[in-house]
Amino acid sequence: MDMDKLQRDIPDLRSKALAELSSLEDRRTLDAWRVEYLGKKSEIAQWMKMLGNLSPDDRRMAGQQIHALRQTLESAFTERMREMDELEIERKLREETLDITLPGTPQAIGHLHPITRILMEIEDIFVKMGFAVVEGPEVETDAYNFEMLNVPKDHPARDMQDTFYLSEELLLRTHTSPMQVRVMEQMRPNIPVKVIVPGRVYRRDEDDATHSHAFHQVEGLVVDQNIRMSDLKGTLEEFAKALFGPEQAVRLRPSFFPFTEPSAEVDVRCIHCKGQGCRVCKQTGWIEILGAGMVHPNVLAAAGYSPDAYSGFAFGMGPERIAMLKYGISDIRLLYQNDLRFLRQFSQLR
Ligand code: 2U9
Repeated sequence: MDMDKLQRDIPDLRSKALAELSSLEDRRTLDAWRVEYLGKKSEIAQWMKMLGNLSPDDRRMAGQQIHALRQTLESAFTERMREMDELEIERKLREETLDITLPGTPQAIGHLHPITRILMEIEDIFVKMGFAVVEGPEVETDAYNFEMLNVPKDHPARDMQDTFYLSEELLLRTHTSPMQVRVMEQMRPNIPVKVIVPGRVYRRDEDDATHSHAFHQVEGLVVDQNIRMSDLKGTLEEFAKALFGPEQAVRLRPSFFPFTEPSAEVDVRCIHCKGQGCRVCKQTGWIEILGAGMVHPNVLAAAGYSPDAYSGFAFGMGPERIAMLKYGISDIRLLYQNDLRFLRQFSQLR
């Protein structure tokens, strides 16, 4: 082996091998490179085999140089492998990335019907005043719907509350009052009775902008000892303030209902013009929202309460009318037609 030639060959081989190595891009060519420069038949291996032919001094020097070269190539190879592993991981990450920031498929979330919301709002107000909320059957008996509420068979009020009959005795209730009679009977002898009854009621009416054959009511009843008209007025005043704002005022006008005596129609200051007079209140400054009165002695007696020992007040209102006033709805039928163009207007209201 020629030492002079070896002195030139070692650096030549180093530069050639390292230059090649840095241009390699995949594992297969990298492996081929390792076989060529570090394998059993590589130039380095040949040189190692021939070291024995050299003089001891030359052998030591050449041995160190070849060994150093092999170490350089080996660590360059390891480093290139590591780089390639990293590139491979980066490529995989890039290719297999899931973009979890994409928005999901939106689910249509519905919202409450304006009537449901008014009902809930009314219920909340009375619950805060200590009323219980009770619901009752829509199919009632003539006795509970009329007779016990002081409306006998020949009473003219039956004309105004004509309804749908299922038989001589069974009918669709015309108001929620029959349930209050049932509550009084169930509660007796416990007092006070203090309930509101929300629910659907029926009348044999032609449907138009302000009438519907099926609509809703919320009726209230308080029975105790010493209940007076002032209790009725105070309760309804609190209700009006809670529903329409703290400056609200109520006014009672004399009226007639068979089941209350005395009876009153209850007005609030026009929520549209605040009492100035406008189209909504027909220039009166007041809007009727409730009927009310002191429970008729005959009704107390029919439910088993002596009118001499007990008294009570009752009231009734139509949530449709309240929703129409509050939201400016001009035709009651819009509330029953399930037209989403109408209903969607109530999705954002609080
Ligand atoms: C019992 C005794 C008395 C309930 C009452 C009214 C007056 C009233 C109407 C308002 C508009 C019905 O929804 S509406 O069409 N209601 O004017 N309701 S007093 O009186 C009762 C209830 C139960 C045991």
